[in-house]
Amino acid sequence: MDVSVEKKIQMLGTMIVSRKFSDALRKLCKIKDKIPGMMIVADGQEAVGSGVCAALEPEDAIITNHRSHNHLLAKGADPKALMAEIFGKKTGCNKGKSGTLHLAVPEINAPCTTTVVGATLPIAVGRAFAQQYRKEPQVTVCFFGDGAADEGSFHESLNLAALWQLPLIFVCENNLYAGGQRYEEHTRVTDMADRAGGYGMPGIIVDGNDAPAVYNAALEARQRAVSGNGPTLIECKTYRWGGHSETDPHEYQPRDEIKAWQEKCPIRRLSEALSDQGAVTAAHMAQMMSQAEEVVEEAVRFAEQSPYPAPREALEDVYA
Ligand SMILES: Cc1ncc(C[n+]2csc(CCOP(=O)(O)OP(=O)(O)O)c2C)c(N)n1
Repeated sequence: MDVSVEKKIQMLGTMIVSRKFSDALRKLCKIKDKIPGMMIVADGQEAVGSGVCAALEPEDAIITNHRSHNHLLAKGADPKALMAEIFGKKTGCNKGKSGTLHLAVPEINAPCTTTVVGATLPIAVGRAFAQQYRKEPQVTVCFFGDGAADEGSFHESLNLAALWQLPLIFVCENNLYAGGQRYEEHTRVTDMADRAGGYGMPGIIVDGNDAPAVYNAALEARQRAVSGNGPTLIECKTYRWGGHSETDPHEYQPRDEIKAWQEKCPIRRLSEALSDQGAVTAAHMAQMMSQAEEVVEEAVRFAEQSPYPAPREALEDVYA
């Protein structure tokens, strides 16, 4: 399906903000004691979150993993509250208790992220079951990596989701690596999408660096889910430009492989397509870039100026 210029510009906008957000974090995390915890970003993978989330309604839920920033920003998270949370500050979306790896943004229907590899799948099954049980006309999207697709939870979750025809979209973000392991070192299946047939659901392969293609696949899967026809597995073929985390020297990734994938940058690709279409000019692009930079600079300023939570707040908002 032809994607409208407005949708493409929306996706380009969220991809640019995601990239600038990551640019800032990659620098900031190298400053001693600036940001607590491990820094995990997803440069080069922006079309997955932006393409999928552009196909969603605000009430649709997303369950995401340790590589969550792009997904959350594309779903509409406030960059200031997200950045403050990553800094561990009181003004963060979880009052400084989650940090970068356990972000939750309930107001955009992103109730949790989990760093337990493979754990997003059963949680998403539960969320989609609740939507079906309550007869809500919404879907849940579950983001996970290719490594997670080799966990037992993947198989159980796909089986139940298909059996119960849940309103669920499984998005496997296949970035060719799981930690330091290359794809071929952890599975013999060429395409993860092939596994869908084993559970009785459609499996779609999409170019994960092509935001409009990802959008179209997600839109179709959403339509299937809200029509009561059950889940879809979408495998987005993409690539992790950096190491697993910012402290990983990632020598196991051939430098020419990284370069070749950088040539397929999803942001450049969509902006060139829009420019060829006559929909954006160089001036328009420059404006989008500088606006995104301002948004991120403001978020960093907000995070830096915010206080840390007081120690006595540690026991607030906990169940037991
Ligand atoms: C159950 C479990 N095993 C191992 C880890 C350590 N770990 C964190 S991320 C990761 C790699 C996950 O790879 P993938 O699912 O492909 O996602 P990607 O990092 O490529 O986005 C591993 C092994 C973990 N967090 N949880």
